[in-house]
Formats: sequence, C-alpha cells, structure tokens
Amino acid sequence: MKSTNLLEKLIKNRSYAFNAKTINNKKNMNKCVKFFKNYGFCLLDSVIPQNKIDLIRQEIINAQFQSSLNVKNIQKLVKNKNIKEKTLLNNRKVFLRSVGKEGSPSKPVNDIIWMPNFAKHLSNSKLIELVSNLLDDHIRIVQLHPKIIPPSNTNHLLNVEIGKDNLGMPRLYKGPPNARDWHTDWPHDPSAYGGGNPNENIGFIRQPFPDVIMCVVIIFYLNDVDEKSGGTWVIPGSHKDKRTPRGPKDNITLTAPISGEMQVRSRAGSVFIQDSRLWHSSPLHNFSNKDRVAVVSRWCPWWLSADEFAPKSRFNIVCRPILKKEYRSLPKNLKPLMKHLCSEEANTIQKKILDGSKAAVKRTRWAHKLLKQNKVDLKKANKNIKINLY
Ligand SMILES: O=C(O)CCC(=O)C(=O)O
Ligand SMILES: [Fe+2]
Repeated sequence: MKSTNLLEKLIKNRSYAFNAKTINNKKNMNKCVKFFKNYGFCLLDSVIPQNKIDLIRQEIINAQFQSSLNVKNIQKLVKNKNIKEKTLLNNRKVFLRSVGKEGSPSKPVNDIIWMPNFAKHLSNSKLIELVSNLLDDHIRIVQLHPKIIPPSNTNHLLNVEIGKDNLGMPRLYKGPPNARDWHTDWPHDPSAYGGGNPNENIGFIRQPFPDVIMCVVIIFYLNDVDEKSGGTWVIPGSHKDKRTPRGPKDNITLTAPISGEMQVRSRAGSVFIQDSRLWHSSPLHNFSNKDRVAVVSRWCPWWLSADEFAPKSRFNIVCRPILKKEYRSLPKNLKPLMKHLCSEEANTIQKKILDGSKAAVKRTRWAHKLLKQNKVDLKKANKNIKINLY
C-alpha cells in the first residue's frame, strides 16, 4: 500500500490505539509491541478510568502550580551565592532534596509527591509490562513533569517569544497555526538540555542513531485531544531515520510541516507512548477553550546513563530526587521504577535480571563440569551453531 494511503488509514481508524484492558492477552500485547516497533509510537486507551479524570486533572493542575512555585522560591534563595547546601536542605519553605552525590547541588523534589492519585495509574501493571517488553526487564522513570498548554488566544497567534523553557532551551516563537517544533527526545536530543555548557549537558547519542529503543516517552492526557485540542504531532516511522530535526547537519526546517505528519487523537485517560527517536512536535496551538493538561514521563532501561553528567545542574528535570519516606509511600508497582531517585535506599538490580544471571551461572558451571568429566565431544558439540556473515 502507498504510504499516503497507509497514513490516511492510520488516522481514520486510529489503528495506533490499543486498549489497556485487552493487552493483558498475549496476542494483543504482541500486536501492540509490533506496531510500536514499526511506527515508533502507539496509544494505550483507558489507562485512567473516566470517573477519575476530573480528580486527577485537578491534581495535575495543582502539582504544576506547586512545582513552579517551589522552583521560583528556590531560585530566590540561591541568588545568594554563599548559601550553604545544608542551609538550603534545612529550609522548610522549599522542597529541596539531596541527590546523594558529593559536590552536586540538591534539586527540587520530584513532582510525583504532588500527584498521589495520578501515581496509582502511572504504575498501571499493563503499561509497565508493555514498556518492559520494549526496553528491558529493569526499567526506571528518569523524568516526570506536568505539562499544561493553555488555549490559544489572539496573543498566541502573534509571533510572540515566550522566553526560555525550564530545560534552558530557548523557546521558539509559537508562530502561525501551521508552525511545528519537530524534535527527537533525549537521549536522541542533540541539545542535551545544556548545549555547550559542560555543567548542564547530560549527553546524547551520536548520529546515525543505532536501531535500539533507548527511551520511551509516555504522555498521559487528562483531557480529550485531537487536531483542535492539542494532540501530539508525530511522523509515523521516522524513528528509523538516521536524521533528527535538531541535527546541525540534517538540513531539516524544524518549524515547518513535514509530509507524513499526523496528530494523535484520544480520550482523556489515554496514554501516548513514543520511541525517543520518533520525530514529533508539541501542539504549539490549542484551539479549544480548555487547557490541555498532561503529564510527560521518560522511561529508560537500567543501562542508560540518565543522571551521571550535568554536575552543577540544580534545575534540570532529570532524576529529580525523593526522600525515603516519599519513596516508601509510592504505590507498590511504582517503587521499583523510582527507587533510583532515593539516595537513602540501596538500589539493586531487579529479580528478572537476577534470575537470568542465576541461570547463566548454572549453565556455565554445568559446561565446566562436563568438560572436567571429559564428557564433551569438543569436535562435534557446536556443529549446529552457525553465524551468518552478510
Ligand atoms: O506536549 C506534547 O504533546 C509533546 C511533549 C514533548 O514533545 C516533550 O515533552 O518532549
Ligand atoms: Fe518531545
């Protein structure tokens, strides 16, 4: 089928959407994984039940308020360059948490503490199973924050610069309704949150990108989204392309529409799941009369270095920390995904990996034992093992 027809079908049938309630069936789960690997994204419907939406939507709006207020208050305090970390950590008016690394500044607390109702759905077992299938057996949530897009009004339609975003990136002009902001996400984001600043740059994967899923971006929508009300823009299949819209040598105009683009459509309570390599854009305009309320989260396998660098960054949103008591009050399913955020908890590799390693040790010992007992025909034993050269 021609790719324009395929795209039309995708849009019309919402064939990117799967249901959280039915992917407990292995066949449906495999279909969803296959779709994601081919297209670079999918949608999981009905993760948050309709009767919980209003409550959680309000919780996220409040969390956004608390979180920005906290950051503003911390910014005021640290204007005093001589202030000591200990004094900051003891200040009861702000929520600062140690990252547990000598010499690194404390950071604003992880936004999860302001989202207890949302947390129950962030830890949806089917969602976790799907992401584990995509990434690895031990996964971590390395970023989490609310994202609210207010309705566009006449001001937004003008070319108004809206300042710097909280990642230190210059915010683009919103531009006219058909403007875009194409990018791939960290670790495939060459801006690396810090550009040329060694104290803020968290690293990025060199191009051409290897064909490995390294980070899954999950956006929870707390209201219905479509072409009018802030559905995320995507270019299906672009995760397989070796270029990236922010790539200095890729010759892509990241603010302009690109053929093959489409906007996600979904009901409140659905979850958009995306490979970090997929070319996508925030909806710069929200033409409805309601805020688009969402939570953005980034999930990685245990082996991806998420917060090793940017040694002086206090305000980036990478691995924002939590205290032991905050960690302990998380829902059971969420604890393993957030343990790394709590420096007071010793983190260990998780059971599935331990089981795999145990089996590998057993197999190795068995092989050595047979060798010692002279029970292996070294000439014939691996006759069936073939490595193809291409
Ligand atoms: O707001 C959206 O729909 C997309 C957000 C996004 O691209 C991001 O946070 O990296
Ligand atoms: Fe993004």
